[in-house]
Amino acid sequence: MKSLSVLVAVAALAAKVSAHYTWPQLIVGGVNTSTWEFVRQTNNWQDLNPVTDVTSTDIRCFTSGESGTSSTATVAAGTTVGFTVVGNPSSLYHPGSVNVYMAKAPTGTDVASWDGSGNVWFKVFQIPAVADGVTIEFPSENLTEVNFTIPSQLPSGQYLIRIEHIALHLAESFAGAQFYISCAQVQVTNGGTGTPGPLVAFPGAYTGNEPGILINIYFPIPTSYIQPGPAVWPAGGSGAPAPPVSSSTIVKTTPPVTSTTSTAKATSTKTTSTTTSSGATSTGTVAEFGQCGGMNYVGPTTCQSPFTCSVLNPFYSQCV
Ligand SMILES: *[C@@H]1O[C@H](CO)[C@@H](O)[C@H](O)[C@H]1NC(C)=O
Ligand SMILES: *[C@@H]1O[C@H](CO)[C@@H](O)[C@H](O)[C@H]1NC(C)=O
Ligand SMILES: *[C@@H]1O[C@H](CO)[C@@H](O)[C@H](O)[C@H]1NC(C)=O
Ligand SMILES: [Cu+2]
Repeated sequence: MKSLSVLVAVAALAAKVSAHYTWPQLIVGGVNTSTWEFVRQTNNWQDLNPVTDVTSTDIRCFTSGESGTSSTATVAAGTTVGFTVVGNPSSLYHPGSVNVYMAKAPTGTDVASWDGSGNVWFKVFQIPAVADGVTIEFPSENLTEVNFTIPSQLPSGQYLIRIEHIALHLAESFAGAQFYISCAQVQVTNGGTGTPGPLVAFPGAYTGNEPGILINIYFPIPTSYIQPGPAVWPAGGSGAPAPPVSSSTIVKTTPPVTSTTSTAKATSTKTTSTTTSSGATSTGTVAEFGQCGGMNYVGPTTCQSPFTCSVLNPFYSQCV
């Protein structure tokens, strides 16, 4: 029936639109600061849509259509800061990887009026996907915030911090990967004497053809994942707390815990993982936004009422 297929098409579209997000809040000193207080308001602050053109200046801070200024937060080198995810839902709902870059405003330039252009960005943190030859896992998936450490070796001064989530669910074609980006302004105090690098520019750091950006994560399942961008500085990534979820033990199971810390999440996943497992049975039902079909998918295909299973692409169907 025609009206039914229209409904299905609308549902699929709604699913794509709804599962988007932004990073509007900086977490400083353990405090969730206000929305767009220290983070430059991005073009997608209302529609939540991603950047897909890595050659556009929006790949830098996504502020071409906004004034792009905010207040500057003071943070000490060696301390932990973070970004909160706000969207629909308010989590890194899509499978993908995370990078955090920083860039120092030129001496004498107020970071609030600096655009971050040039070969100035170095990476301080990342959460790669993990492929072991059998499965590919996304330790950043469903996080509601991402924390990282400002390297203690970082010289004092004013910096932009750029966070990105590269969503890979549609990344099998060029420009299919979705970049969710924000930049915060910080004044780093108590700094060290390190020399950050390697330095890259945005746009420039990515061509869109990187194996970690142009990738079909569903079929055939990739046997490795190469994180886009340069190595984390300082070498060894002291800026990186342990990834929030163990990639080897997590079972794709329970509906996500909506909040709290990663430790709590990991624990609750473990304690409840007997109910369903990825090895799975086609029994059970899938919650809203969960996967319910697609090539190579073996889990449950029935959605919890009142949701229905809708095809997003040959590799991925979703309960909406
Ligand atoms: C991030 O840091 C905040 C503030 O210190 C903390 O409340 C939160 O649990 C941390 N989140 C994660 C995922 O580690
Ligand atoms: C920050 O606020 C968001 C809601 O805007 C909430 O989801 C998150 O848990 C809060 N994080 C912290 C560390 O308070
Ligand atoms: C993330 O949440 C979705 C939707 O509820 C769920 O299907 C998926 O299994 C979760 N992923 C992880 C790694 O917990
Ligand atoms: Cu989305």
